[in-house]
Amino acid sequence: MAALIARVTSTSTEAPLAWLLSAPLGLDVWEVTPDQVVLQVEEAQAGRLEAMGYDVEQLRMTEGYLSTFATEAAATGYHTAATLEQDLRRLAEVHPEIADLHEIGRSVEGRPQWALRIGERRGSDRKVAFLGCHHAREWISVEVPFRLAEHLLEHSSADPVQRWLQRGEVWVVPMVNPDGHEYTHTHDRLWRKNRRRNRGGSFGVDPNRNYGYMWGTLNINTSSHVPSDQTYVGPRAFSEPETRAVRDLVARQLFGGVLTYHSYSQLILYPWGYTSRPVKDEADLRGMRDLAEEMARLVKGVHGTAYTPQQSSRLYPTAGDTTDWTYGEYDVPSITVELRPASALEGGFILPAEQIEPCWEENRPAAFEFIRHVLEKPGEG
Ligand code: 0X9
Ligand code: ZN
Repeated sequence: MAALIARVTSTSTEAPLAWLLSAPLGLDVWEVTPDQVVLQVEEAQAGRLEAMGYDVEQLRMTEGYLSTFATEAAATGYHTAATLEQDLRRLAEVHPEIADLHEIGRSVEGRPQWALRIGERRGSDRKVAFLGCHHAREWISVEVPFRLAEHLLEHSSADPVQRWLQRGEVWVVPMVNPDGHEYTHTHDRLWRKNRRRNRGGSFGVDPNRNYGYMWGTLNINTSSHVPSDQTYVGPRAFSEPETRAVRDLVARQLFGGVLTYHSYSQLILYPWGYTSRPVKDEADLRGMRDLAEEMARLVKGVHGTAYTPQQSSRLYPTAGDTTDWTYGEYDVPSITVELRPASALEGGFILPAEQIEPCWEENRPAAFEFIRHVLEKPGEG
């Protein structure tokens, strides 16, 4: 059965777009704006959506999309789990005074999950974390935090980096989901979840639905209790070794802020994701909203690329995502950045390799702002 990438719109009051997202239909949602949803569906499912009253426009057949974007050339410049490990080891070896590599856990299939700690003082009281690749197909989300680590180490003797590394620590985990990432190289470029074998025989839990704050409180397309769905929340909170590794790292290090990279859509998201209500604490809300807005301004200043700052749930609601948990449980600034590109026709989850560098360049000042915000926050220390 052939799959396609489709733009769904609606003029019918019988078939509102909001309903499409709030129903448990098992859809693979790629993009959401107020007047359209882009998703990947089987042809039969597309037909059913039309029968329900939706307008379904085929953007590409998935096969054609893959032959355009998932070329051999497009894979160059991106890491695999193995080359990432090599490169992280090299960074730690070249900078032994200020960097060390930690295995924070192992995936379902036993692959190590690596965290690079950067800073002059081990056990400082100011720490910030950058995470990447909860979702396997979002390769660019490995590259931005990896390049951040590399950049900090190469610029560690000039301010502002020197000041930050004297005072605190930056922890970088570029690949939370190595099994999924490997699977996108070997079997299916558009795989999203981890590689858990579920009851019933399907594979994969969505690591970005498996965290323990408000876990499982929604059962919709974008946060599903159906094991075969793209956004399967798992059998219980922290059922997956990949999320337990992050949970335990955060519990040990008590980061003052957590930023997690995803793709795509060019968004800067702040909690909540599980509800459309804003966070209650007004100072927290203002802090995260202002930070997201400032980060968007900084991104734009580099190559003119527009990233939209907004509350996570405005994209679509999810329960159990990373930043709801870090904010809900630890009350620290928590941001999800959805990287390039803006749309499926520009590559969607398969960002052309020549855009890795500009994507990193435009995100550097925003990442710096996040570090500055967390490590130089007035108050304690
Ligand atoms: O669905 C996700 O986990 C993130 N988008 S992605 O396309 N990278 O899969 C968004 C998570 C942000 N949280 C909410 N939208 N609630
Ligand atoms: Zn993602």
